[in-house]
Amino acid sequence: MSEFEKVAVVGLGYIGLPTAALIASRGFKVIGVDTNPDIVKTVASGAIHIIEPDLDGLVQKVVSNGSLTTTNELVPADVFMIAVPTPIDEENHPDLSCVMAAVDRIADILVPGNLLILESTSPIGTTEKIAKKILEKRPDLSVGATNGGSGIHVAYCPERVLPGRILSELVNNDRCIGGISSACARRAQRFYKMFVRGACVATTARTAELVKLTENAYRDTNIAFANELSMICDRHDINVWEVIDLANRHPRVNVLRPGPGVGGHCIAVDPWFIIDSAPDLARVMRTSREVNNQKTATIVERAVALIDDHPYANVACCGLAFKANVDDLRESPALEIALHLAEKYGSRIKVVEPNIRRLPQDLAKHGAEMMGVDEALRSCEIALLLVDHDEFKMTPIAERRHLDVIDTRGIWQDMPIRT
Ligand code: SAJ
Repeated sequence: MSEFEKVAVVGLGYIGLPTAALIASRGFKVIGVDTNPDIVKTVASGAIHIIEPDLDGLVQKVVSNGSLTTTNELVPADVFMIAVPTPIDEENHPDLSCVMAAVDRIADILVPGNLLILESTSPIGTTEKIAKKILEKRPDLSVGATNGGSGIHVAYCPERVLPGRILSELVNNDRCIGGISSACARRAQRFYKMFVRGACVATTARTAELVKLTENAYRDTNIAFANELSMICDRHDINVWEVIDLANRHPRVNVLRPGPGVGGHCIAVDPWFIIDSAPDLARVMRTSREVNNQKTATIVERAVALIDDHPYANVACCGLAFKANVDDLRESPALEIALHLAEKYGSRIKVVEPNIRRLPQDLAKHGAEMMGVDEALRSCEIALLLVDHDEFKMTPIAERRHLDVIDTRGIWQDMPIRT
């Protein structure tokens, strides 16, 4: 009998659900736990509530063969994995209430030998806080010793998968596993090695926490460079896409792509966890956040100027999601831009978002309406290309020649290829 037979995954969101399904497909008995009854019901029926390539088939398979079940209530298990949201509050301070609520419930049912893993992105010191909270609530347990006795193990292993490629990256990416003690790290390593093909590298919990934050802050800063460059290019009337294309021919340069700002639940949020922990030192990271937010405001300004020049024009907002080919609207700059414009121009705003079925209430209440891409481009005179979904990449130039376009993603540039 394996020491990790039964695994409870707490939080069935963008990370928890694919993780639960993957582990279930590798022979573990998995219980998916979520406080949202609709999610529990949907997954229990073998369906999914998010868009992610190949996830529907996998969930269907593991639910129908009984290896993944779902519940609202925590049940005893060998391993508890926490994958709940860790947002920031209005003042950009980390909000750990979901993590701590999950720990509180798990603490009640822990037994010696259990392994508790935090996967949610968290500020430095969170895993130690969790261990402390458990010991306060359960003085009968100890944390971090080698196997046996009253010991449980606590570790931090941040997820680092890219939405759109989650199932493959869950298996193939290297993992960084931080233990409260080295015994904790080794135990968690043994668990991950059972389904991860990438290297599982052990370290301390605090280091692993900062590693995760570093990855996303690094990307945010690099995108900020591209966004800043795009605003500089606009001022000088130079095509930023051509500048980047040419600069990237240098062997050690790789400028990322500008866009309408940075969205999603990770890159637009996680740098704040570092900034919050050392506000006087994290100057580049704070400025990067500000530049990326500024880019969204700049696109709104440009769009308003263009629309005000065409008082009767309808406006196609192409894309609402935070990035290409996903349905996730969290922190989406495209959604923020569409909302500003809908508030100002009401029913003149036509929204195209191939990955969602219903227009968000906030947009609908201002009279904006949803359309297919062909209809929107036919009936509008202005188009804002906000997300580089495949559907928009495939739109032939003939169908957009009549439009005044703000292309924030550089996919409708039709630049001559210079070789
Ligand atoms: N973006 C740009 N230009 C680029 C790249 C991205 O504007 O050149 C924008 C996207 O449009 C989007 C945002 O940045 O609005 C973030 O998109 P992303 O594809 O860079 O990243 P996420 O948020 O989907 O996933 C990130 C990944 N982190 C890194 O690449 C360092 C992923 O590996 C993490 O697991 C994930 O955050 C997470 O959950 O933390």
